[in-house]
Amino acid sequence: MNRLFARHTKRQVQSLDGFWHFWTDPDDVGVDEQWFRQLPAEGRRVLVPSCWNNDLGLYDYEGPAWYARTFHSESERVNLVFHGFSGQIDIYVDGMHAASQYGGFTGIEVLVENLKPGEHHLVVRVDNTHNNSNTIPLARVDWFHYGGLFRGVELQELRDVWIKDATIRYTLDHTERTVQLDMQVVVQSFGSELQKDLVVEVNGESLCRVPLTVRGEMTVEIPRQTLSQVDVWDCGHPNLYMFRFALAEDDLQERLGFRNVGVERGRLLLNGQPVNLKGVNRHEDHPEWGFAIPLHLMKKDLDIIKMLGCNTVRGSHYPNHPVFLDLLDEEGILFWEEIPMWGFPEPALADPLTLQRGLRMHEAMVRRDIHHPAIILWGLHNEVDTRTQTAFDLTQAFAERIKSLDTSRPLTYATNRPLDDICLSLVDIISVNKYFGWYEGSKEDWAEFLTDLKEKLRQDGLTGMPIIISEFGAGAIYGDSTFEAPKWTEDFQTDYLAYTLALFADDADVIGSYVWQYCDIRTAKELDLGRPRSFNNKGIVNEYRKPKQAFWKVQELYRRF
Ligand code: ADA
Repeated sequence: MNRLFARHTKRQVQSLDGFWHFWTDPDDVGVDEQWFRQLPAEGRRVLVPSCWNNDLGLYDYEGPAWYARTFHSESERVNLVFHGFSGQIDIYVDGMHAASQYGGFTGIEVLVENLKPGEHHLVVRVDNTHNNSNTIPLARVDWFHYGGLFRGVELQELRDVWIKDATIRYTLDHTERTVQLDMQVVVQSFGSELQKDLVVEVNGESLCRVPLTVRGEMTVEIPRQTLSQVDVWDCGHPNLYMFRFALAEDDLQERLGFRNVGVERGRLLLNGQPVNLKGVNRHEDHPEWGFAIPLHLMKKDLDIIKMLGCNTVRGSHYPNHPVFLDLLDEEGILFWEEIPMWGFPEPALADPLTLQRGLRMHEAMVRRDIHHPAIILWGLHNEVDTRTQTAFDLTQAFAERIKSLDTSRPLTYATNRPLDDICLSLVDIISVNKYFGWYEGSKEDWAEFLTDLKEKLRQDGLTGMPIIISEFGAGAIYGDSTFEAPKWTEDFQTDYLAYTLALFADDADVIGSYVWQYCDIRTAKELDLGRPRSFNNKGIVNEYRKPKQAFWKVQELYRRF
């Protein structure tokens, strides 16, 4: 399942999930040997969506791999949608290269034309090879580079006209409960000129009708519309509206909620009211599924997170499954979304491909997810070397690209060098990752650090900027408890989180915190931090979602604050 509502009611959509044929290509010979025309005899069956590292014998495999299956289409043109894959993708239809892209957390759509009605051959090469120069993420990160087609695949049969995209931007007066809508729809006609009305409906009722003459691809600006008596989306009131755009034989549905997010006088405001963020960082990871978390587990994760007393999740460190975002919209839980740009040192920041890939990823993230009311923050990157002019230029370029698409959400990034950071003025909220008492110093150093940070903000002319503690935590091996409470025990983690959460709650400039992290996760082979089990063990539930002691302490505090 790729969304929690039907995106199309007229368009013929087939799921291509299920068994595909699969080959690893460790020597990377497939392209030269033209496997897209003729695949080797040996192979195996894998399930899509899934990560190949969760199949027997492939636990550690990173590199190129090939997938193949057939599909049937009555239409001469189809839109193929791959909702999530790792690294580089190349798609071949009937032996011809159809598309390629680097970066798969927001998926890819491929228009294929001139098909003969009937059976076709689909071959996909996915390559999750990472380096430490310009892949996003780099090879050295603190999660595992699961490979594969890890989200669903769809085939959409297109007729003579195609609604490619619809964007709804709005201005909400949340006290008057009125909304002004500015909508843009991208349509494409494949045949000769088409004269039809574009019809827009909201919750099943007609909103407007725009007569169109469609030739080729065009962007339609719909005259501004107003809605009154709207039910505003809020944490306790996740009111959602379904928009339907229909043109001739095609339609597209988008769901959104109306709410205002902003930063004023050092606070994050949701519909004019200050919000205190009580959150966790969550990776999409499970020993059995890798990134390909099934719907049941997404829901259970969210149930656990709500039980913890959270009102927000940070999608560390990449765009999450659209269904998880739909669930957040429905539950009224806030979300911080970011691209997988983690720990870039100066040389990697300066690589021209880094900027190019980062910009594309930001644009794809905003375009895919702009309608989710749950998303309240765009995160530009995580722990890159923000002491440098290169980082400043890159951060500025990212911020500008996002603002060119969406001005309705504040921007932030997570810095681990806040006192030397030269990029803080580029964002609306300062977010800090620090591990005093774990990697450096003692937990008591937090207080002095916060004083120093405010002084640094004052010197930079940024006094009063809201501060989020975006990461803090301690590793604990599930089940390990002693009287002495040394590092790696549940007792140590519990004390650590109790101390830090109380300190942050007492600080008027800190508007919230995201515990590192929700669950234990597998880490990358290249990470050289000596992690027990090769896992990041800072979860407050383990990788099977069993609660550690700290879970109950965080629950007590989050429920109290
Ligand atoms: C960093 C990073 C996280 C994780 C964490 C840790 O702040 O952003 O992804 O690696 O440290 O556990 O050390």
